[in-house]
Amino acid sequence: MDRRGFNRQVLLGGAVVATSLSLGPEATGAPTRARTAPAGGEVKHLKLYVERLADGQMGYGLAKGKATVPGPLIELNEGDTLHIEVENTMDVAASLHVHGMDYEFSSDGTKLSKSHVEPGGTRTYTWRTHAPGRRADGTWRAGSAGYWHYHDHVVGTEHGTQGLRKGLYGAVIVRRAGDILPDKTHTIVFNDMLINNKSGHSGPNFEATVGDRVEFVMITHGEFYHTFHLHGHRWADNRTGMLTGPDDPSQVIDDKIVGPGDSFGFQVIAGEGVGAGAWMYHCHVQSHSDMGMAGLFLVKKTDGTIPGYEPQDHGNH
Ligand SMILES: [Cu+2]
Repeated sequence: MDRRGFNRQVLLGGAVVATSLSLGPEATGAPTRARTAPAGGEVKHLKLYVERLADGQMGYGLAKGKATVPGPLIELNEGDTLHIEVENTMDVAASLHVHGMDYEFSSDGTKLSKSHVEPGGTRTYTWRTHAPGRRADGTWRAGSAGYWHYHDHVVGTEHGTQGLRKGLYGAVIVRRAGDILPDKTHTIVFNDMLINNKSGHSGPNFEATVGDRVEFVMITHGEFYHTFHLHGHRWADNRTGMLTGPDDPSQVIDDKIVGPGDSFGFQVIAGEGVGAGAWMYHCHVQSHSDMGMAGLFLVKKTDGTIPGYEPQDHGNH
């Protein structure tokens, strides 16, 4: 190890962080390269249940009685087709509307297109995705890859305003062949003044160990504009949230303005350059964070501890 590598290790104070920066992976036994997404082209099937939850909220779930807010993360690779059979177990009509995918009008998930699901009914929605490429006229067509989201478009109003308010939303990630795969993905939804429909000052919190590659999908719904801020970590303001190389001009940020219907995502190496910590994430509109729009990214040392953090001092769980 040269002197610079040694100094970096001392400054960072954590072996996992230091070795990932200053030593080759061969020296640590770590995987040689990050795992990457394969090319798409598969036809996939999924069953989703729309349910009323015990606390009056509503959720999508992969099994009966297992609905969650947010709903399950749906991951695709460019070129994949997904058929989703949605069963509506509620006593009101509901739907599944998605952003970013290719779908026919009959899969729009609106009453306008008569593609909602009546109470007790079932309907299959089909989403297609595609890789980028050149059109016949020579112009460039964007691929489907991105951090997207799905939600109800029917409950309460023809825009699903009550469905959204009560929790009928979730994340969709479409990856391009070669995109870096994370160890873990978390969905954070600013919905009105709540995060993932939890009451203020109650998280949600997310756990990781220093060195984990953690992905966040951040979605906004409701009435307000917010700013999403994460302590101790940064990301690139582009499709993947990561720089592609030394010449990538994307701005590196740690705070982003978001508004209703928005979604974006990024990956961080937990604690990279900063170590373990109860790293806050929160809306940076001060009155919003004061009202409880905050949670913790709990990055632990490999022994499971977070020096300097005492959970009982915080209202988060
Ligand atoms: Cu806010």
